[in-house]
Amino acid sequence: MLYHLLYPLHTTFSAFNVFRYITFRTIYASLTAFLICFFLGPWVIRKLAGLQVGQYIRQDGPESHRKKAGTPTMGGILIIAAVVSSTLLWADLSDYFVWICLEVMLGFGLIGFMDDYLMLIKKRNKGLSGRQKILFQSVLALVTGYLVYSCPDFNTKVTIPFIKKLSPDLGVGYVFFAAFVVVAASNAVNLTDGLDGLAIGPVTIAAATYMMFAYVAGHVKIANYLQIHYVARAGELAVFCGALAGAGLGFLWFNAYPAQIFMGDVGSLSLGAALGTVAVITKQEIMLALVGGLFVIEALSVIFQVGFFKLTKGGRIFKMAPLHHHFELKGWPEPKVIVRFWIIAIALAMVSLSSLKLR
Ligand code: 57M
Repeated sequence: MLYHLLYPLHTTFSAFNVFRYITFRTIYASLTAFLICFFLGPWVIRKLAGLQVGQYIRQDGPESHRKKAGTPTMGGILIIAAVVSSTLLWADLSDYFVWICLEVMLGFGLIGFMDDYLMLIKKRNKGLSGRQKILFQSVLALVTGYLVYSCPDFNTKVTIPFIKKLSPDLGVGYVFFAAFVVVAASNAVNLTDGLDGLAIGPVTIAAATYMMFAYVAGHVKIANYLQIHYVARAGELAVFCGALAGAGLGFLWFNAYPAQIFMGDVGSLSLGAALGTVAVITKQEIMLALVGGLFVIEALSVIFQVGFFKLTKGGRIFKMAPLHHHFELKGWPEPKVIVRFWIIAIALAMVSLSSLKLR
């Protein structure tokens, strides 16, 4: 909005020229989203506590989680509000990619909200059924895939990380591929969100990484120099990713161990889906499995555990899945698991960024 209001005045006030730059708007989008979370956080926590929006804790979980009962949840509402308002304030709103990302954030946020809300009124740790959740997610993700596919000049080639010459063209199949990436990312972040700050830390790291991917993909000279797919107008997603990263940091302030608030499904589903959408638009789709490698590891731990459990009628590979519970049950203190998982996420982000040069 500020871009549309203030940039045209640069002929009179030359200082307003700065609104033209994606870099400038990205930095301020991050700061705005951070400050919204930081200042509204205490109020939101009080409100949610007042409304008795508290977490129900599963009885079959690690003992250490019992004391978390009643922690206000659905903090994702604050994250979404911060990301959406900051993006509306700083992004170039004539960019259709920005609107697609906002649609995903709000749409998946709504699915998560329904899940959290049902959990609250049923007063137990189960909201929507697994099938309902996956159905709603798939429909929304297919719509999103189609919207991206229909954008002018959007190419349907897939980038294979670290391999320059191979870039298969999926044609209309890209819609399904994009939907898969979005749904997988949404669920993987959701599975990871089981310890204080465990999901929001790596989400912030991934958002910051994609902020750079978006900037380079949308810059014709840099994209050509690095020999990556140039995606006209994708640069504006750096502003959106900046807002995601800023809101993530602001939320982490309150979600850090011992958490004063959880994000709920409204947060985890929307953040994962938003990352998936950015990955698709910036043509770093498969790279998300590396940038968000931690989410992949967590999701795989569940797939293997459940598969092995069914196959052997009760056998287990891990003490408990997702993987963070395994380490907790091995006796690692919660903060140690969290910080070590963050370290892995940072290392994976660095390897991912190196792909811009190593191809
Ligand atoms: C949601 N939700 C947390 C909070 C958060 C198929 C199966 C593996 C699914 C999986 C599952 O349901 N995962 C998705 C995970 C819950 O957190 C709420 O949910 C939101 C995210 N969706 O924002 O509102 C609990 O996580 C803890 N938490 C924190 N700090 C945070 O910042 O400590 C969350 C955020 C909270 C709190 O305790 O209550 C969750 O874990 O429920 N299911 C599981 O993860 C379960 N695993 C399992 O059943 N494993 C079996 C299977 C695979 C064979 C096994 O290994 O034997 C575990 N979940 C829990 N306890 N709570 C089992 C033990």
